[in-house]
Amino acid sequence: MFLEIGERGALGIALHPDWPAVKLVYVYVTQMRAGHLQNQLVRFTVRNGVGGPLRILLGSPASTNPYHNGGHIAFGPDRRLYVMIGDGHNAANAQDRSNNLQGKMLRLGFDGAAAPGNPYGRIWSYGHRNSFGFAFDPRTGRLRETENGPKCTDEINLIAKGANFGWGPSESCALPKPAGTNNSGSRPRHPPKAYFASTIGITGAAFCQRCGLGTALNGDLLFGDVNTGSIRAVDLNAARSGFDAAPRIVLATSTAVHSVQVSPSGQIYFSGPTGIWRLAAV
Ligand SMILES: [Ca+2]
Ligand SMILES: [Ca+2]
Repeated sequence: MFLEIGERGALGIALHPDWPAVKLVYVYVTQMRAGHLQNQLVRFTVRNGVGGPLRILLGSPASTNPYHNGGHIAFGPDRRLYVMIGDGHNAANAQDRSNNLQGKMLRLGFDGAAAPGNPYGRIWSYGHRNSFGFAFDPRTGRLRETENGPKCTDEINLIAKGANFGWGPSESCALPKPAGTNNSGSRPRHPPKAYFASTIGITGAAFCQRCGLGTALNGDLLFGDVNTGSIRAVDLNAARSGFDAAPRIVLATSTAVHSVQVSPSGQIYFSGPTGIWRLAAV
């Protein structure tokens, strides 16, 4: 008999922004500590090509329900570490700003403590359900996040400091979209900048900035999904505040797409259950 373990494991990885001068690796993991399952941010130092002991920088309860652990992490242009923790399949978590990191985007210093300027301790934004991807626009520094809806309304959000992204106990797919799953907590609630009324299982996101795929994709936001295995792109408007057109499929893969990332040279990679691929012009 096997335990259904769902969305768990080592879900995110980021190198210190001064890598390789500073050989620190950050990883988001789900593991047991003192008999309790936690989502943790851990860090280790690489010496002579070998990783040292893991240091736990933060731990947040992981629900026994094995879903919505978030897990993507990335350093922003402000050199802060952004961490997404899902709501643990309990919508109320996303609106609880007391000392509850579930359903939140965190913004942290190199040691995992709250970064200066945060609105609520380690929390940067809240009202999130679950997310597998976010990326910083290389032209503006703004943070775009993909977020999974329940049985409706997968979202693309523009993350802002202290903002409420509306997920919480009041959600209903029976109400008009996208307001029906963005109707919890204090106002203003930030609706998605784009959404899919029927879920695609939206996942990783990356910006194409001279990514070698032609001028039509240059500057676009690319993202994946697990339900159809597509890579989609969406045009940003001239102000880079929203989108000029609906997302379009640029590649139909034969795998679920879990993560989309950009390499240091700008090329786009994506991962699925069995491999890692690079997007190339044909
Ligand atoms: Ca939302
Ligand atoms: Ca374009």
